Parts: sequence; structure tokens; C-alpha cells
Amino acid sequence: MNNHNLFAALRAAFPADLDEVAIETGSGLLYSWRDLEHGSAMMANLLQSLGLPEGARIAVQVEKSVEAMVLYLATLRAGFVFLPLNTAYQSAEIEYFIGNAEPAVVACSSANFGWVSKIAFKAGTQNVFTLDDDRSGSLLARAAHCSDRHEVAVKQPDDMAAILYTSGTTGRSKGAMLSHGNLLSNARVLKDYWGWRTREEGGDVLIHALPIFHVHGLFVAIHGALINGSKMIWLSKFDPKKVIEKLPEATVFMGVPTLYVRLLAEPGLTLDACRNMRLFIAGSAPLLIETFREWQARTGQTILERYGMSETAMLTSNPYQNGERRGGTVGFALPGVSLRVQGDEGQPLPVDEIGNIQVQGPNVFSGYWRMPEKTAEEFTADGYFKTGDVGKIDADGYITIVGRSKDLIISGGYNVYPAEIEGFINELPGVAESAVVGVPHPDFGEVGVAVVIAKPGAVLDSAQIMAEMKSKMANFKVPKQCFVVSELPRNTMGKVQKNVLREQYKALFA
Ligand code: MCA
Ligand code: AMP
Repeated sequence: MNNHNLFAALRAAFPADLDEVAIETGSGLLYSWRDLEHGSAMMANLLQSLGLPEGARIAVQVEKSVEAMVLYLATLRAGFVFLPLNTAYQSAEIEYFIGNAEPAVVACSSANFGWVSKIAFKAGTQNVFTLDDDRSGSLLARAAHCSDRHEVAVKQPDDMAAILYTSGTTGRSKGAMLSHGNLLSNARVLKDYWGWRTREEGGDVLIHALPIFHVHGLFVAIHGALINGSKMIWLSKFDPKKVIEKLPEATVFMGVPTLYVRLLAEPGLTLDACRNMRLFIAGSAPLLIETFREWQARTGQTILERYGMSETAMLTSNPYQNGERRGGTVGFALPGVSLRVQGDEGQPLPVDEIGNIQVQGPNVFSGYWRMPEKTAEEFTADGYFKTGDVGKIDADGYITIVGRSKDLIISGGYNVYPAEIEGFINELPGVAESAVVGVPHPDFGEVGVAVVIAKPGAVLDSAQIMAEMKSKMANFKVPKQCFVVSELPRNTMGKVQKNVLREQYKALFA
């Protein structure tokens, strides 16, 4: 039988010699391909021994570690659905995700076990394991008793492999359902498009410095290396000095723009440090043209910028070869991806005209978890997904993203939805209304600023509003500044003019 399980394809690319090093960690631990094979088999056997139903969700909020990646591989291998969660999420956020996804298994750090398990058991989850970043925890202890042989579960291309929660412009987060077929098609296309080198060509070594709860670090980076049988240098946290130290041993690096900005601030980033590097890839947020140019000048290398989404994995890329990598653009639609720019009335737009970006392809998700109406709204009648990004295509076919129709702030590569933050602030005592806008920031690209008005007679303290947010929500979502004002700018319809606020606060962090 033909098995479309993504893990089967990744496993098939492991080198013949399983004793070769697959992963070297920042602290010098070595994992062989056999370790990945056996470790994922043992965890897959553990998951399968739990008697979980078909399509069971495995929710994971743990610090980055090789074992956490192995849990991802094991989930695929056993045929269940992986649900990664940002480690910054606090209890209200986790309560929503667990309540919404109803996972059969939750893995968390032992430090968080008390509150996470309480939420999980209340939501009906039967199995809560701990997994720490020092190779300890109940998950590994239990898996240690399982066989290291495991037959990969048979999956069809449309079977769900992962749910990635992405916040909504209104209301709560939506879980984007990605299938084995979505992820595998994207991994295969990128392997070719980015010219991953075979062993005969000298192979590749990837520096993995991103978190593994989003598309960039979890799919693009991990699948990219594994489907090419390439070694990874695995850094548990982004540290620019450590990355520079490891550059001479590597050939490929992937990062959000903030990582490039921080690397440029290091004197150690030189032409010589990059001498063995073949490819620097950036995405998840707009890469400033200044960063692109400064990188070229300092390292002699041209960053390849690409564009994607949780709902679609990668959509476009600048060329690896056979063409110029143009700063400020996200390149061309990837092979198999159909991308168009439409006007607000659904009309096709000519070259260079700005409109709504819509996409179709084998990488595009099937819909949002248990939200059929929301899913229907986000697709056109002819089956294109509305990205919410606004852009244009030039005469040479290069795509540029010029903005977003969705009210979204992308801060250091993380998405922050103003509606969610405003909803939180508006519930605080004495608050009449609030508006959160994104303003330029030299490190994070963009950060949120909150502008709040008090109810008549109430006195608000911006420091207290900030403290409330910090205590209840993921730290990256908290606006960097909060202003209490007497009124918000409005248009004739009474709608808050966020563009006026953005203009007013644009130099705050300049
Ligand atoms: C940390 N802080 C932030 C952010 N990260 N503030 C705004 N935006 C952020 N992204 C704040 C914290 O709230 C905290 O503030 C202070 O910085 C220190 O936190 P810490 O965690 O120590 O920060 P860090 O380790 O320096 O993290 C910065 C980072 C990280 C390395 C740039 O944010 C990061 O790894 N970003 C990558 C995100 C990513 O992988 N995105 C891919 C999404 P305080 O002290 O006041 O609390 S995938 C995607 O978008 C699509 C599909 C695609 O195309 O790839
Ligand atoms: P997420 O919801 O985390 O998947 O974020 C997806 C969004 O990130 C896209 O809809 C874009 O708005 C943005 N994005 C990703 N890559 C790029 C890029 N290279 N340039 C500009 N925006 C990007």
C-alpha cells in the first residue's frame, strides 16, 4: 500500500548510515539518525499504547529540545495530529486552545504541570505528560519502556497532520488544519527550489535557531533538513554570538528579520564567518531593504526572502538560482502554487496594481478546526484562499507585499491581533475603549502601542494597564507602550482611524 504519511517520506531520506550525526546541539550533544529513528518509534509506540481515537490531537507546550522535535515526528509516525503551542502562552490562552482542540494528550514542562494539567483534565484530556529541555520528564520515562521498532501509520494525503492556531481579526484564534499532503508537497517543492545539496554535492548543514511551534521553525526548517538527510546544528534559543560561532560549520540559515538585524549588530559577522554558507533565508515578516543591503555588504551574501502563512506553509520565494533575489519582494509563486492579485470587487488586476493576494495549491489547508462558516468566508467561490495580505506583481513577475487588509501586527515574527488585545483592555475596570496599532521598531520590525480612553469619571493608570496585560497574556503580545488619552480619532462613520494613530506614534521607537 502507498503510504502518504509525511514521516515516511522524511524517514526515507535518512542516510544509509544511520550512525552519522543528524543533530548537534549548541551544548555539543550529538544525535544520530538512529537516535531519531528509535526515539520517534518509542514515542510513537507510547502514543499508540494509549488507545487514542483516530485523529486524536497531541497538544505540546514545551521548551525547544531535540526530544520535543522527536515528539513531533512520533506524532506524525503514529498518525495523530500535532498541535504546537507557543511557550509564552499563559493560562487563559492555554485554556482556550485546549478547550477548543480537545486534545487527547497534552505535553508540558514540569514547571507548568500544575496549572496546565488542571486545565487539561478539566477539558477531558486523559493523558498529561511532562517533557523538559534536559532530556527528562514523564513522557521520556514512559517511552523508555516502549519498543524502538514501529511501523509507520498509513495515512492518505488529506489526513490531518497538524493544527496550527492563528489568531483572528475578530474573536478567538482559529486552528488551521494542515494535512500530510499539504506539508509533504511543500517540503518537496522547497527541497528543489532552494537547491538542497545531495551528499554527492557535499550535503548541507542547517543552523536551526527558531522556535518550533510555528511554520518557520517546525515545518520549513525541520522538514527542509530532514527530507534532504541533512545535519542540523540545533540551538535551543536564538543567540547571535552562538550563530556566528557556528556559521563556518554550516551552509544554510533561516530566520525572521529580527534575527538578521541582531546578527548585523555583531562585529563577528564577517565575510570570513560566512565563507561556507550557501544560503540565508528570511521570512515571516517583511525584511527591510536596509537589512537586505547591509547583509550583502557585510557578508557578500544575498538573503533569499520568501513568504508564507500558517494556513498555507510557503507560498512564494525569491529564486535560489536562475534569477535575481530582489530585496523588498518575496519573489515568485512556488511551483504548484497559483497566486493572484484581485481588486475589492473580485476583478483581476493588471501588473503593478495593488490588491488582495489569493492563493491555491496542494500546500493550502482545508479549513479551520470546527469553524466551517469561518472557513467558507476565507475562500473564494472558485477555491482560492484569501490571504488577507495586500500586494502587487510587477512586469517581471516578482511579488511584493505592501500591507495587510487584516488588522494584524507582526512583531519579531510573531503575530499579534489588535482585536484580541483591545478586547482584553476593554474589560479592565474604568476603560471605555481602546485601540492597538503597530508602529515601526528597530529590533522587532513592528510593535504594538495601546491607546486607551477612560469611562467618564474613571482615572486610568497606563502602568497598571501594562501590568495587567503582562500578568495575563503571552509577553510578545503586550504593547510596548500604553497611552491614556481623552479621545480617539474617528471618521465620519464614528470608526476609529487607526491610520491616524499609526502616524501619530510612528516615531516612538525610531
Ligand atoms: C520577545 N519579546 C518580544 C518578542 N520576542 N516582543 C515583541 N515581539 C517579539 N517577537 C519581548 C518579550 O516580551 C520580553 O519583554 C523581551 O522581549 C525578552 O523576551 P525573550 O523571550 O527573552 O526575547 P528573545 O529571546 O530576545 O526573543 C526575540 C526573538 C523571538 C528571538 C526575535 O521573538 C523569536 O524567536 N521570534 C521568531 C518568531 C518565529 O519563529 N516566527 C515564525 C512564525 P519583557 O521583558 O518586557 O516581557 S511562522 C510565520 O510567520 C509564517 C508562516 C512564515 O512565513 O514563516
Ligand atoms: P502566520 O499567521 O504566523 O502564519 O503569519 C503569516 C503572515 O506573515 C502572512 O499573512 C504575512 O502577512 C506575513 N509574512 C510572512 N512572510 C512574509 C514576508 N516575507 N514578507 C511580509 N510578510 C510576510
